[in-house]
Amino acid sequence: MSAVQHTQQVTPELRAWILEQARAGAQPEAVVASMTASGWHEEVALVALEDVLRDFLDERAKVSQLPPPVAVPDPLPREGGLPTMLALPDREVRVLLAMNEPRVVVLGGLLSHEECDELMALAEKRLTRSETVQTDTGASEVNAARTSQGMFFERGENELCARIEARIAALIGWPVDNGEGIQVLRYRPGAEYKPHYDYFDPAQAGTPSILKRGGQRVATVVMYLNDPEVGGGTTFPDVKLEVAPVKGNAVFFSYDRAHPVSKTLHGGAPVVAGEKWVATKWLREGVFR
Ligand code: PD2
Ligand code: ZN
Repeated sequence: MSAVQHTQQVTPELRAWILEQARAGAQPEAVVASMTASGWHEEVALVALEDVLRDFLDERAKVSQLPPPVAVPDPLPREGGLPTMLALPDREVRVLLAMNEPRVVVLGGLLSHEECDELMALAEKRLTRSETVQTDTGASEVNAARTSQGMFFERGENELCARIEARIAALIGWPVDNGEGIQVLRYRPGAEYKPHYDYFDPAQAGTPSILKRGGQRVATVVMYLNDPEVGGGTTFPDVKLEVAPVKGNAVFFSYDRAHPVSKTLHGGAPVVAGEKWVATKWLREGVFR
């Protein structure tokens, strides 16, 4: 208690100490007595105690209203320092950035340039104006917030998709069967993907029907297939992060709750010059059929 006696401010240390006393079953009078003994005025100590306990209970009530957290995949080991390189069965991938809230990992060289070129060539013939799932109906519709063109491969549709899917499964420790088929998007200058969440909104009427196929989405891997000249970064507005689209690189992010507290709001910034091509892999909680 010595660190707080002159400031009369609820420091994080004091807050932690008060909560520890409350958890241990200390009476409020005893807590206030300790605080006055270390220099707090009694009334100020009482108000501080009330504030800390009220904030704690408000926070706990908020958390109890959230969807429960689920297990999510991750590319990095839980313990030890941040590795610079991840050795996958068929390729070495560089670690360029790791963030915890939201969980975002930027990877270098997930795909070779040849794989990027081949994926764009395979996708090009089948591109149509992008659709996103409308969770009010469960049906796919053109969405004005996304002005790119897109297509979906079936999972394992060709050798290249199967190779990339197996690589991602090894990278993040998540079964190939829990992945949706790879989606390819092409953005022309001016095109963008307005900020959105990739999980399905639990409040929407169409969501239960979507969730029958493998449950919620829990993670996304956006792979950059070319180098746009200017613009086209993947943005995370809640944490003011923008990932530069670099050919062969990828951004992984996960969301253990289908809720904005995940902080995984993200978008594709407008392409200013050149084209932008990405391949997106969405991972579900369970088997996606
Ligand atoms: O192309 C992107 O950067 C991007 C941004 C946000 C892709 C997606 N979302 C997506 O495919 O979900
Ligand atoms: Zn997205």
